[in-house]
Amino acid sequence: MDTADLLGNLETLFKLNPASARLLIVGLGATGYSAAQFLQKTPIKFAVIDSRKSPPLIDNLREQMPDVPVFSGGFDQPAFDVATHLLVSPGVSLNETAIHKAMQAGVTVISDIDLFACATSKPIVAITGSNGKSTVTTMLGEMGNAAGVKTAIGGNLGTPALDLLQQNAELYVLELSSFQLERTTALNARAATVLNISPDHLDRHDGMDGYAAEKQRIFRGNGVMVLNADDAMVMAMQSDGRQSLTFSTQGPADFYLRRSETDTLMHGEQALMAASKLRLEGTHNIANALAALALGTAVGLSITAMCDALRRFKGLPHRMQKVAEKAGVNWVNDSKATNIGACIAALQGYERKVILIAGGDAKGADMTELVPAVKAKTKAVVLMGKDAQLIADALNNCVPVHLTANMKEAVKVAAGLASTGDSVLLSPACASLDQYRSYVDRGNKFAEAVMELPSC
Ligand code: UMA
Ligand code: ADP
Repeated sequence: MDTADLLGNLETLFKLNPASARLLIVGLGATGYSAAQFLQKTPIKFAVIDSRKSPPLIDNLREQMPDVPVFSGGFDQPAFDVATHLLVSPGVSLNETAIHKAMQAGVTVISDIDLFACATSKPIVAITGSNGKSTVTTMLGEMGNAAGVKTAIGGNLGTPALDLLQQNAELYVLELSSFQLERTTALNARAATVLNISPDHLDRHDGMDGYAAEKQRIFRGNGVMVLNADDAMVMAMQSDGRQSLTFSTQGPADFYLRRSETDTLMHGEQALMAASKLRLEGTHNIANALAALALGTAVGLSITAMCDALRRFKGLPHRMQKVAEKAGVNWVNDSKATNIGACIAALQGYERKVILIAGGDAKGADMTELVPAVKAKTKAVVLMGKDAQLIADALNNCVPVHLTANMKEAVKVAAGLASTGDSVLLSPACASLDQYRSYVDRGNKFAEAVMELPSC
């Protein structure tokens, strides 16, 4: 798509006239920087603001785009008064006073995803949900490329959407968070899914209904809706007159798991592949594979190529990743389990009871929801992090609970509780940022602590 089409789309959808608009990019992280690089190639005038004193990419911006005005160290600045449009990064809440005030004064809020949607006419698949987004996005990327369709993947997954445009792909697969969706209106994905809804980010959304409503925005437009038939909150999003495909691991659906001697992934009457051919553990990953098959079908990928890609897909690190076997004990890193739903899904995959290491920042979730799975699937729970005591209170000694100060101690305590044949699972049900740089850092620290344990 050329610049004239992009500008036409922006004018139609957002009344963004390049001659008079003043766009303010709010946030100078990966998203803000990608937006600045993108806008630099257009006639739109823009500036950048970040509440931090030294935002991560300020030096790059100053070096690469010396003419772009950049403000840092707070939002209480006149840059907001002259802006006609705000492009707000996902890490910045729309409830920030300066943003709220600007919105009340009629300033239009957009997202990098809006710019992306206005800049390409290629098909987009959009994926959200509380859990499984990165797995399904990556699976579908591999399916697309296996089917001979040049496919680019990104969004919340890591590479900002606008950076993907350089890849000149034929298909874009975007993982989208509730924060990205909350400020996006222009997306009209060829196919979109909400994989599941369980409590997450309730510290930034207006309860579960508010959180689900933000996720539902992924279905704007007229593309195919891919819906999880096992999730009532997702099924409630179905709308009349729209083409939809369902998936289920519990009963018949467009794509479903047929339980029999050989559990099989099905498309209606057609058997696609044995579930045992998937290299990923857990029923939740079968659901992910079915969702990816449904999305791929909606954009015309060949079933054979998709199944080939699924057979090869080894999963992503820090999601149910086996770290080591030490003294007959199996250590598993599921550091990406940053909410209750992911932790419950991990526990449900086990037949024998495990020792669970959990804790961190609970993000306002009600941790009593963990109790049934903890009771059914754990021998003991080892807690750490900011909300360790809160989780201990919620579990109310339904199994033995141990409070620890850090990962090293947690691993040590878990090793003391485990005997031959046991598994120790790090599946924190919490965000990591109270003690670590990221879930990756947390998972790496777990692996390091496990490697330091004696082998026998
Ligand atoms: N920040 C400020 N002041 C600012 C701007 C940002 O303090 O003015 C802080 C934010 O509160 C946040 C951090 O800086 O703690 C980063 O915010 P950002 O909006 O600049 O983030 P980006 O670097 O642009 O990265 C974002 C996504 N991050 C968030 O939504 C927090 C990345 O998802 C995503 O990969 C990237 O865009 C590209 O699309 C990460 C994430 O943690 C993986 N997402 C959350 C999740 O998956 O649970 C939602
Ligand atoms: P997201 O990008 O939504 O965070 P990931 O694919 O990175 O999803 O997985 C995050 C966590 O959720 C991991 O702990 C993983 O084991 C778990 N998980 C993956 N898919 C599902 C699912 N469909 N339902 C519940 N939990 C899941």
